[in-house]
Amino acid sequence: MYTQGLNELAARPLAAVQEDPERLRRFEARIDAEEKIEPKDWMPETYRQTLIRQISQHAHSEIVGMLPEGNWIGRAPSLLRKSILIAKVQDEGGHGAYLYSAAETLGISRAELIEQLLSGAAKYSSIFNYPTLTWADVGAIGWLVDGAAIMNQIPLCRCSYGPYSRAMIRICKEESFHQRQGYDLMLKLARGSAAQRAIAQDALNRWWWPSLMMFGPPDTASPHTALSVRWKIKRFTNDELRQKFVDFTVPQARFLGLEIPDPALRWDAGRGQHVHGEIDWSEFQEVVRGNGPCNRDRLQARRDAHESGRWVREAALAHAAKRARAAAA
Ligand code: FAQ
Repeated sequence: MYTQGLNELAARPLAAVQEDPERLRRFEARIDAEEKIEPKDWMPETYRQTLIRQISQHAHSEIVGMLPEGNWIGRAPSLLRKSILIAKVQDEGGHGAYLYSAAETLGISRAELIEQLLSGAAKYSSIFNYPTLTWADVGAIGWLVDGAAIMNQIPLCRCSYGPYSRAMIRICKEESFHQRQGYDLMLKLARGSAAQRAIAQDALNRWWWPSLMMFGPPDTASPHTALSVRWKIKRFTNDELRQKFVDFTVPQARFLGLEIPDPALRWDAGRGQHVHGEIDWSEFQEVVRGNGPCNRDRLQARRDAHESGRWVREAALAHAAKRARAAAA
């Protein structure tokens, strides 16, 4: 999806893409009327490419997102925590699978999408390029990363593209369990020993700013937001969702007795919102460019998994061919 070709197409102004004006007018009238666009309906090429780009980035994020937490399955401190974590990581694999299916309805194959991920051409969320150093990171990911994911994804349940919006409804139900288990884990640590409180605070310190970056660049630097909002792919801008997340999460941190690592954070009574400090966008850009702490490891882990699963794919194909031959005989 993030091949240069697709990026260039998605970035072209609407007027530059030659579309039949009457079809475009009818398409936009359907969007305005809150109708869902379905795979066989006419759609502008830019709409199709924007969706392939966003849905496949989302799918790749779920699949790569299994890695940081998967790292802790063998070291979870109790049977209960281990079962919860296994269920969560499996859910993420399922989310990736629904999302690849939703992207396939737009005329691209899963094999192509996976090739784009493995070759490094595709993007996935910046957040999954940070390491999970302690058990508290599993709690911080559930609380903050799944919390940010839900904030971004609930509006996607109302996305104008039918298959994406329907996939998001189920995904959001599962994300909500993910967020709750993370907050519960943080609460146990925050109310535990001094050492447990210390790892909880340390995890919040390391995951806070990358979680804010998950929402994407500021609106002034977001090339895709205007058209995606106009076509109701996105219902809110990046900054609007980031603000909602901050307002939602600050009281939760207070309840935990943990401190958000932002000395500039304050409540603005006039605006009825929290004001947060400057985000280090140079760090975001470095991570997106492939220079985050774990980018190389993450891609290598996916390539290794793909290679070691090769025999399974080949065996499944051989079995299907054998059955087809038997049925035809
Ligand atoms: N990381 O113009 P915009 C999860 C790129 S799932 C990397 O604002 P757009 C579940 C963007 O692609 C997390 N790249 O773009 C879970 C674009 O690149 P391009 C993923 C980023 O699409 C939890 C360029 O910057 N969620 O967490 C990021 O309108 C726990 C310009 O940006 C989704 O994918 C980033 N953070 O808005 C799993 C949700 N942000 O094409 C395991 C669906 C932006 O110009 C454990 N996606 N970029 O080269 C969306 O809502 C949107 O695509 C945004 C970006 C909001 C992410």
